[in-house]
Amino acid sequence: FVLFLSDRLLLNLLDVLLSILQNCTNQCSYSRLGFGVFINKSVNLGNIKCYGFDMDYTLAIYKSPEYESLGFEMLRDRLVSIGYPHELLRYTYDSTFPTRGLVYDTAYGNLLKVDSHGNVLVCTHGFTYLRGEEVHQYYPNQFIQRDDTERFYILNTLFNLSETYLYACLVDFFTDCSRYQNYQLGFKHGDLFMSFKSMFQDVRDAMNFLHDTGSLKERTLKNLDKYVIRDPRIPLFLERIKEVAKVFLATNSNYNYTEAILKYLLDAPPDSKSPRKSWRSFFDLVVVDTQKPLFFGEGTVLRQVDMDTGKLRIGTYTGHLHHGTVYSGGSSDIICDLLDVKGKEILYVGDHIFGDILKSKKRQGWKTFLVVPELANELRVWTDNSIMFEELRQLDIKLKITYTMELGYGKMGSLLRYGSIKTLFASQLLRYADLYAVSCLSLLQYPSTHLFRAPNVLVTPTKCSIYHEEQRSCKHYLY
Ligand SMILES: *[C@@H]1O[C@H](CO)[C@@H](O)[C@H](O)[C@H]1NC(C)=O
Ligand SMILES: *[C@@H]1O[C@H](CO)[C@@H](O)[C@H](O)[C@H]1NC(C)=O
Ligand SMILES: *[C@@H]1O[C@H](CO)[C@@H](O)[C@H](O)[C@H]1NC(C)=O
Ligand SMILES: CC(=O)N[C@H]1CO[C@H](CO)[C@@H](O)[C@@H]1O
Ligand SMILES: [Mg+2]
Repeated sequence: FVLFLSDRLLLNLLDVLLSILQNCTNQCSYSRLGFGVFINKSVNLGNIKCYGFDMDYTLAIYKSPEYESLGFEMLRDRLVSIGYPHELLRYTYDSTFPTRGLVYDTAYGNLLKVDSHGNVLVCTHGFTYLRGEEVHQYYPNQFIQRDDTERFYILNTLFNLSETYLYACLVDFFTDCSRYQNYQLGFKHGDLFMSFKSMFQDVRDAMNFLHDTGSLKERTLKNLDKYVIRDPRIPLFLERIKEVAKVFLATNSNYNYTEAILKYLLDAPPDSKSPRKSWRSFFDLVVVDTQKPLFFGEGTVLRQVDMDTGKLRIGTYTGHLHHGTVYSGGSSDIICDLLDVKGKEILYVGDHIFGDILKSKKRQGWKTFLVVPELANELRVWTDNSIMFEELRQLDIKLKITYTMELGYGKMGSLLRYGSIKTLFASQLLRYADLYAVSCLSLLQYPSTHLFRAPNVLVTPTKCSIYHEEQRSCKHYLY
């Protein structure tokens, strides 16, 4: 009863504090919070001669949770079509559950949130949160050997979210289903044993199936308005950059998909008065089928795309750069040659730490800008609660606040932190990205010669650092 009362009290206090907060931040619109660029290593835009962009989740922002739901449903239906129980169809995607950067343990079927050393911060089995002792039984010292990449898979990309949720659904379903007996490594039904490992393999195969048949892309293209955000600032942004630097696109998607998405994002809508401008004219170079991260290493054969048929011309392309031509494959070295720029003159903007950022940084010395859409929510939750944290410190109910705060991020908590501990994702972000922001459009608010000077720490922010950031970015804001 006492607990119940103090929870109520806490909620009331929270409401009051939130409205104070909202009144305080009126000057600098609340929703703009998080639209500044965060800096880990200094980058002088004045020295950047070339901007490179990834497409999916970087220029093309998929609507959430619609897009993840689509992916989830197609995966789920595929599993049922290969023989998984029909009851699975009752699961629908819950965007509040998965957080990016979770680790799936293929041996025990658990989803783990870990820090950069492999210490387990949160552990779920299906939708059940395991407590201290239960976690110890699975993981002595609450620690995993992250190097064991055969067993532990990091679900690091936004494309992995629907899959992450599906693992939880599968474990939840089989654990509760009376036809199956629970064992440590899986489930038994008659003389059939379904290990967590084999379920993982089935989901991976289903994912590859959706990918290879192009069915997810096909469904996306059929209903672009539902799945992709058409932000009118994107053509403006690319145009502005092209005035001061070269611009290229390097995407793992194929030509047909790339063309459809970029037409939707960049071609002037049919009813607008602005002159028609082809999406290709926004770029000095467009490369599809890049197979990143391979692209940043040895790469593949560079071919020209026949833009009438979408087919590839045979043979390796060896000529000079043709404007308006689309290429397929190739490598980052070839791009530098074709565009005549050096690695350190390139700022590459992408959303995938391993596919886009790590290799481009390590092997090519490109400057890197990581797009982290979740930052908008992360900052909102942090700011809301850090004020509350200060105000309520005297009342000595700190623990509960931390708990409320974690829930604000979603059921698996923050992408970047757990209390004051950095997650694995956060430590990778700091290691590999020079700059990071909610969206590539965050760059719009800075002049093209801006010097981003480190440091400006987000991951263990103090109240002050966020407010400085807020005030600073307001000065630069052009909109
Ligand atoms: C916030 O501002 C609104 C009107 O602008 C006012 O009605 C409300 O009382 C204010 N809240 C607090 C807590 O100051
Ligand atoms: C996560 O998604 C990426 C593509 O974005 C894919 O290459 C990778 O295999 C996925 N990882 C897992 C463990 O599912
Ligand atoms: C691209 O689309 C064209 C027609 O729209 C089709 O003929 C071609 O086979 C497609 N190419 C690929 C690689 O899907
Ligand atoms: C300001 C800031 O976040 N600096 C970090 C940049 O990345 C290194 C690791 O490569 C961290 O040690 C710094 O703290
Ligand atoms: Mg991407």
